[in-house]
Amino acid sequence: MATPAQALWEAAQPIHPQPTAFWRRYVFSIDHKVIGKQFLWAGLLFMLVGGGMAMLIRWQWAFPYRPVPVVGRLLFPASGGVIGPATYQTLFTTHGLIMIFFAVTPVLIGAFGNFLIPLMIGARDMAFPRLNMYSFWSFLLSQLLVLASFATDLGTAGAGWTTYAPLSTNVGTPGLGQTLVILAIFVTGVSSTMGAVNYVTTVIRLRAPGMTWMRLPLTIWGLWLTAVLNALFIPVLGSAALLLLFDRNFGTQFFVAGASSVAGGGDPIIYQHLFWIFGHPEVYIMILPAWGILGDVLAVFSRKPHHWYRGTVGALVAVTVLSALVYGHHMFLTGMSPLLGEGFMLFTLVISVPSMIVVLNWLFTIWGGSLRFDTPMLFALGTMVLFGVGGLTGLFLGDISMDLYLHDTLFVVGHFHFTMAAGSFMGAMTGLYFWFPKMFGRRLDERLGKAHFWFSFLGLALVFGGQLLAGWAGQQRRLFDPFQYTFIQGLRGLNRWTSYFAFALFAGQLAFVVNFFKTVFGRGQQQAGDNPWQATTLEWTATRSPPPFHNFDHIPLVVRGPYELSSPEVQRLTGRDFAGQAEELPVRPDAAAGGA
Ligand code: HEM
Ligand SMILES: [Cu+2]
Repeated sequence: MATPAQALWEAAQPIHPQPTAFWRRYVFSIDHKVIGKQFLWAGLLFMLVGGGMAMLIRWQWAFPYRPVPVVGRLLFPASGGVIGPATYQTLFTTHGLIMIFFAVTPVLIGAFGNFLIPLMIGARDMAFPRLNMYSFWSFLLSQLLVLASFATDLGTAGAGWTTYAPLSTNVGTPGLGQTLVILAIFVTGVSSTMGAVNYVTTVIRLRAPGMTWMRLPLTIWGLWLTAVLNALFIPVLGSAALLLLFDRNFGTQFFVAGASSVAGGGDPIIYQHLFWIFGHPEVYIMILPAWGILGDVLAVFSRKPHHWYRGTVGALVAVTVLSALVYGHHMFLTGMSPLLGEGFMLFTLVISVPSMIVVLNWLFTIWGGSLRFDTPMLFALGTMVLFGVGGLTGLFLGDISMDLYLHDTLFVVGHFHFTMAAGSFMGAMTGLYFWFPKMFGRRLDERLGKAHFWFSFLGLALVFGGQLLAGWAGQQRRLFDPFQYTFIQGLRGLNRWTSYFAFALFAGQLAFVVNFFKTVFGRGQQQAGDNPWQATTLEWTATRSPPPFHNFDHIPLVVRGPYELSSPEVQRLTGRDFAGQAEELPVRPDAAAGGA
């Protein structure tokens, strides 16, 4: 029976009938679950594209000047399948941009944020469903702009994912392709900002009765803090992109200086400031949701409450705040004043304190638990290990004197791939294996899932471990033919082996693709059931798999935190080792007797 609080909530969020027209239901849908899946499809597709580009880069480093097998002649007909220097520029540029903005972000934030926020806080939909739809469609537009850039005369963008001026102005990279990609960054920024406003508002306004801030699952904390960062910092990137577009198309010179400028010109360093004021928070934007997901998944599969939940929440908040104060560590070599540099260095090292709290709490959570090694748990553990390496190597780079040597080497590339490619990508996979039954009503195959895990975990470790080593030995990043330099020639073997591992890593993703399609479209697939992992949060315990259009038949009344696992009391009353966040426990038979 509904309590007064629930009745109030239900009046505020009435059940709307599900639209019947196909295009309203699946295409221009305002249902957060459909939009979440749309982001998922769009993101996974581009992940494949971005991953394919990484393979081409690795091919070039293993076998420079040799035609790319199978697809070479198709992709680069003019050069007989060989990757040329200009093409190479566009490969690493679009690989980085696609992976960050058009693949991992839509999956980790677009798909999980949309799908999970209303379900985990007990709401019927987002606060602004229509804005949510616009967010997806503007995102799709940005993806199309990227695709269009490949069809331009001078080819797509080639100024690196950071799009540094003056390289990214007409002086460095003329042509429509680069312009379209900068426009795509702007449009995707618009999409993210709309999403962020929606996420922030939804969590503040639509939490079910009883869902206090300290009862929010960590996944929601991660997504919410990410949305806060997005709302604050994406506009900074947007303004940088806009000024850059003016420079390219309307003759302004915000970022052009020196010989190619008139009347004094502008300042390319300003671009770097604008980019990294956004760019550093961006790395936390991409990791906070993954941290949140890990916090929840590790608890469920250890059958233990998350260790020191408040500590983790505090640490996540601290990281969010500090992430705005460290961006200068990307610019130590721009000649900033040593005092400023030391300030940035200090904050950078300080951020490892809350990060360590997060990691230690994961360790304490699994410590002494009854671990279940299903695929989501394997991915969670793998993410933890790989992200750990990423975090530790970041300490080297945060130190000014070390960074002078390591800057722009493959050590940096190894470091950020351990955090982003390993941390965010594997974190996203953790979430996907975990929530897949909720999204599609079916469970992914465990055997294929485990194969996918081992290929990904070992592959990522070996590929990016190889990059760390090459970088430590001095190999610079972004080199078309690294072996032109005598001091790098000794690293030929290392580079080739790293490429072999990368090919294996890529091939291993096939296990996922097969699993995904087989499970979603295959016939005779088993239904997963409402709560296959015996989890506690609302999406598992207060509704069905997949949830109905209106999410909850009744808005749940939340009575406890998200980690009621292995409590002896619950065990005694229900015979289970967990209780849902809105579950009413049976009254104890002896309590009714009023005994002493
Ligand atoms: C499939 C696994 C991946 C492999 C084998 C791979 C490999 C590479 C390689 C070889 C480079 C060129 C480094 C350089 O020359 O500077 C690179 C650059 C980059 N990658 Fe990846 N990558 C992978 C996945 C990812 C993911 C998932 C992300 C993001 C979430 C990502 C983000 C980037 C970025 C931002 C750059 C820098 C591009 C630039 O220099 O402008 N990569 N990657
Ligand atoms: Cu940074």
